[in-house]
Amino acid sequence: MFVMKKKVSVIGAGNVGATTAQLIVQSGLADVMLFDVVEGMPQGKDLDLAEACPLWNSSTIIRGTNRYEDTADSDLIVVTAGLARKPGMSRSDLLHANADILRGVCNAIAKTSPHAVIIIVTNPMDVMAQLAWKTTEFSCKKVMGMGGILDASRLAAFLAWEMNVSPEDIEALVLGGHGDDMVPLPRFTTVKGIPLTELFSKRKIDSLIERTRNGGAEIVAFLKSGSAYYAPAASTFQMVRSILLDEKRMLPCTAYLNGEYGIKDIYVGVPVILGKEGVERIVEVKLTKEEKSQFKKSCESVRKLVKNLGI
Ligand code: TXD
Repeated sequence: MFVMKKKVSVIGAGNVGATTAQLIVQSGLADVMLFDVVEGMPQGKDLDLAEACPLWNSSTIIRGTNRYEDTADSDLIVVTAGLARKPGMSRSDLLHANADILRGVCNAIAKTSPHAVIIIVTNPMDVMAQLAWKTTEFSCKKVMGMGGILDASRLAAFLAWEMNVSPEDIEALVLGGHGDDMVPLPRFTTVKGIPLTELFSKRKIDSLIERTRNGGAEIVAFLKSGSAYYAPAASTFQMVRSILLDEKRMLPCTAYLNGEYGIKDIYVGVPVILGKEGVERIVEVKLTKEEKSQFKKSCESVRKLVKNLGI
């Protein structure tokens, strides 16, 4: 059977964007258009990646560009355009600068790729996802954000080191906004099905959660300039794959809530089923009173930023 390759555009060819492009091209999953406002940079990275394709046995096409016309009719768009955190900055400090960038990007892609699914990576991500949804006027199923997969992967990594077990046997779940009050859920974080709450003391669990919440800042403090990108790109790639291959994986992503979890009218991290339509379903898990109040607090932080932007 003849299968046409999908087209993915990555907007922002910086660390996360270029690494995501690499993972897509290396896997042979889709052709990639790498866009940036900086002239020459996406073209240089495109050549470098294209010259690696023979070594990866990949027949995908990658192109770098500074023109939105070249991204036209994308099936999926990953938005990483914006500024990254510097030491001492919170994700929210990036709010207004990145909102201006996001508005411009979304106006352009709504015109050139009206049928695309959009994954927002730019921070503060939950609010940027909401802004992208409002700006493009796409269905909320088609606009989502990446955050929970990364937070859960960080928790899984710390847990694997702590127990000296393979991360393959760990499933972690983190809900809420992708910010300092994200909600890692020990009851739903398991090692071969055994919940964290059966394996560790509350004190140990609290310290693992704390490290997860600070996972991004811990890396920023080492790097001094720039922030994490290998794990963020790998997390984005999971979403890309689930959508393009219609895998219907259940992954924690930022999605629009319209009454689910008792929350209305904001984008926030919850488990969703990701398939060719985008967010095909939101999965509601029953939370304890304490988990609920943490989730609510995290939603309120996101809502504050949404109000601050006036969207
Ligand atoms: O979990 C998550 N969601 C995140 C989010 C994990 C890691 C990084 N996260 C955020 O993604 C981070 O805080 C930033 O807001 C974005 C991108 O991070 P990255 O590390 O890739 O930043 P870079 O390397 O600075 O790349 C950003 C690129 C850079 O090449 C700019 O020239 C470009 O964005 N840029 C633009 N591209 C297109 N259009 C416009 N207007 C534009 N402005 C800047």
